[in-house]
Amino acid sequence: MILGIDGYLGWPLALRLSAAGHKVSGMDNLFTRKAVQEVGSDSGLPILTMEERVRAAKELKGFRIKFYRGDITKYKKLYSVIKKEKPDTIIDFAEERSAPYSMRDHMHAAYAMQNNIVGTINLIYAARELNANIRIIKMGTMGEYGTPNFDIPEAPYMKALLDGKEDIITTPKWAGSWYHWTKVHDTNNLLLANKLWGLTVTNIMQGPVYGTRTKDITDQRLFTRFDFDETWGTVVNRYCAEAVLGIPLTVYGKGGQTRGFLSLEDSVEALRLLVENPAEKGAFRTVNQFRELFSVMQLAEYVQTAAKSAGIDVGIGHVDNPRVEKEEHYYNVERKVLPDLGFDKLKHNIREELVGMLMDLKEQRQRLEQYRSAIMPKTMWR
Ligand code: USQ
Repeated sequence: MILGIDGYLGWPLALRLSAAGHKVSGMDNLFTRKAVQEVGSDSGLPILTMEERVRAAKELKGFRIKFYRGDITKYKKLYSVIKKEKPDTIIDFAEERSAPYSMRDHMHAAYAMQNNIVGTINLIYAARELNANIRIIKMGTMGEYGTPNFDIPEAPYMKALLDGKEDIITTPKWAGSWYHWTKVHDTNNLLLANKLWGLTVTNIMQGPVYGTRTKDITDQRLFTRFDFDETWGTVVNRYCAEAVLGIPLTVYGKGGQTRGFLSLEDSVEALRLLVENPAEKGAFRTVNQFRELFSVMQLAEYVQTAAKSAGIDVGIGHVDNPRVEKEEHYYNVERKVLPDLGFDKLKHNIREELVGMLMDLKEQRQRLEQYRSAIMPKTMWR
């Protein structure tokens, strides 16, 4: 069961798991569709309604994906859907997933806190009451850690020595937005549920994702959403849309901000591996999920080069950083779980991926043009 099945990752994962022979159901309150319009934008790729998509997946691929419209912060609804579907695994993406959105003002910060934290606690209780053996796979974020000067471990706990005394503490977190903090609070709540009741949890710390498609998206009717505005778009997706619109790529500040990036195809494949190779019963498994580390400046250069081969000349612009974050820093992350499952052997080529994205977006130029004014950053974090 995929909570947040209508989202950028949720829908392609439903296709991937169906293609792998799993029985897939999902729930979504369709919040992202409305919230993107709220900031004067829309998906850069045209997407069907959930009902139409489910029909298209059946016609084109023979998949039977079940969709429930509902909000996981409404406990009774979540409880009744899990009770009916009896999933063995629940993947939870059903959260407000934009840092800039949570930084707009008090109302948006409070929404992110309430929606994300209440949703997770509802999932914890529903799983405990209905079937404590359900495997929970929760989408967290690499941003929970911030950008520390130590190597980021792939573990929920670590040894600490304080004033000569040693103990186990939770891995230190230092998030940089209200959104990223909601994920830290979720992690803490899942850790307690695991400790108290032995719930089986895979907590994914994922970096920013980029891409317009996966290998299952073979027809326009199966498109997933693609956001590129200042609030909902992630950096590489924004650069590619900007290139198509002839806007110099918006590197924030010095551009030394380094993150762990992965493509949409990598993300759904990693998730499939985690679903099919579950955590041991009663375990709490932390997964640092990304493919490669890049600075946002390096990525701008990659996109610029890929754009050239797609017949587009675009410059690199420097924008005053609207965020409060380190623009030059140490960043090293442990990554063992996915490589042990064979992830690093999967075919991957960022250059090809970027050229493919630019080609897809070139076809949507007129659509992107309508939302040009939503691109430059206006939400200041100070
Ligand atoms: N950035 C630019 N130019 C832009 C947009 C962003 O230089 O036009 C920079 C930001 O300043 C930041 C970095 O790119 O340093 C990443 O920003 P982002 O908007 O791509 O990603 P972020 O806000 O961190 O959030 C995204 C997803 C979120 C996920 C997170 C993973 O929206 O759901 O949790 O990536 S991570 O970044 O590892 O925390």
